[in-house]
Amino acid sequence: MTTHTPVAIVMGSQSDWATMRHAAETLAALGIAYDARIVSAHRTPERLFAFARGARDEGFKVIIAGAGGAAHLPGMVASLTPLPVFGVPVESKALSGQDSLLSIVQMPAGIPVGTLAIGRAGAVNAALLAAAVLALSDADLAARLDEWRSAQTAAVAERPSDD
Ligand code: RP5
Repeated sequence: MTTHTPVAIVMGSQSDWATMRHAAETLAALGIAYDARIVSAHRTPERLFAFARGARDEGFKVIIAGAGGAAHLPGMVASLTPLPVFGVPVESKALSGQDSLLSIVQMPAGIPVGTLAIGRAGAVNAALLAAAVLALSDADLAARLDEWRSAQTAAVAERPSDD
């Protein structure tokens, strides 16, 4: 089935949603449709293959993939689709997300995963990068993204407040 939803957000577990919802909220704030799915590289490998192999034909343009611990999901997705994949390292309990970060960022040459920061910042920035990619061929979205950035700039006070 073809979708006009440009961004897929996939995550390894329900527990990742607390982080990945920040990507979803950022996309929503920019008026970008997304489809969020749980796709575990090790618990649902068949789902992973089906999703990643079919993502382009489904009509997705960009994939945001978040996972924690031994986080193979973003790299495996990237190996199965030509679409750009942005990886979000989810903060793990045992190693505070250092494991997730290194698992996602250290892709051998040939299969890229654009890796963001650990946790919420990475999720928000993955959405902003997805928006920037889509804005290259969507002037309305480019204007919304400019507006979003201007609003962020305007929200920064000149001096700190005690309140
Ligand atoms: C990974 O294991 C997931 O991406 C998640 O970050 C981590 C823990 O998963 P749960 O045990 O909470 O399902 O696959």
